[in-house]
Amino acid sequence: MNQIFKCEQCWRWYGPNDPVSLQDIRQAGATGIVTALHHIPNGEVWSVEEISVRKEIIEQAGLVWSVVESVPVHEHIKTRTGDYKRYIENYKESIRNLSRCGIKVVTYNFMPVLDWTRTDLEYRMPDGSQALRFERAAFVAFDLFLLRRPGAEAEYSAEERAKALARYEAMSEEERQTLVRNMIAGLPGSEESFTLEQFQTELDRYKDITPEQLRSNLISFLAEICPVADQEGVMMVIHPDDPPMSILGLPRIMSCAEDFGQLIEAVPNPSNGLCLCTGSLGVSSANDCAAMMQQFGERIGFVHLRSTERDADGNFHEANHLEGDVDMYGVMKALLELQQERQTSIPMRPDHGHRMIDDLNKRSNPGYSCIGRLRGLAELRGLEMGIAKSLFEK
Ligand code: DNO
Repeated sequence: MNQIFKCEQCWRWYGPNDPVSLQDIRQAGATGIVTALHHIPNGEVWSVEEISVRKEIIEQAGLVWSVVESVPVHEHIKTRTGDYKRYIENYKESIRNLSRCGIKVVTYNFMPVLDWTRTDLEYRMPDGSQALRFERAAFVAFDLFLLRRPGAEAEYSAEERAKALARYEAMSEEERQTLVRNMIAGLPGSEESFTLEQFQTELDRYKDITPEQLRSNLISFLAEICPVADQEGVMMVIHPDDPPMSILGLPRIMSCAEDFGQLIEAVPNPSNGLCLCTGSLGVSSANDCAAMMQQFGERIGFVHLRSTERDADGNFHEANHLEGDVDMYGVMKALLELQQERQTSIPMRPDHGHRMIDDLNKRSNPGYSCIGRLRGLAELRGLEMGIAKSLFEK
């Protein structure tokens, strides 16, 4: 019987301080680790020594460091100001050092200022578990009444402003502070955290940066990085915008298939790849994740599997992995077909998960508690096995 190529089952680990241990991860059945050297300041070189220390810890636990998520892109590179040239040189050096240590997939994003964004980290599901949620009225309330961003009113309709005001007035002081924290204190992996004042200063840096300019900055960055990555056999995989739309007046340029299509046209190097995150892309009804899997085939170097459920008011929450708006069956089928075509396994991780069962009483990184992801991985693994057996094991 021919070999059937299935996903490499991976798991995001935040390093030695992660409340979820490598032992836990083994018991969840994952074999690959997705991690980053979070203690190294943005923009500085990841040395072979630092990479090797982390790699050794992972290997001692019987696991493999498969993917980096992320080598963060410094704001100076995104805005092409200040020290960006030095930071690009440092980035190249980090890629070379990772390659020397045998780590060949590097995730990054090009979202200005903020990485992923949610308004509520403890949204109660009917079964008592907690999910991450983006609530449009709370988000607009943050922008208009807590951040008080100059010019923000003009970006919302009268109806949205009225809803936001009602939402703001109904919040207690504590709820307002929690909302501010959720928005700007940095979700895990985003590597940045701000006070409201610092945050506005960071937003101001983008005042004159149009989406076209940001796209051109990304292309200039990749035009320098990809030749090095090609040479090293490293795949650079860009993570899409989460949520896939412009927020707080910031340009966003990686929200749909067309965005990524343009990027590979501009920088055709084989190392210019995509991290197909179904949870981020799936928030927009215009994105068909299974079709993107087929369209970008060779370019897909890493996959995040997660679903969301949206409503007509622009709210969404993170659904169970096999529920919600993402057609996970279609995505998994396309992913399996792609792997047979390429005769290789592609690293995948269950992205996020509800906080549930014992984790409700434990400290955890929002979205990255153990049991919810374990449920997600188990469901995805079962889905994969079912599809693989019925399609390829004849
Ligand atoms: C959120 C993550 C993102 C992702 C970065 C990649 O859970 O998917 O923080 O790691 O955008 O650079």
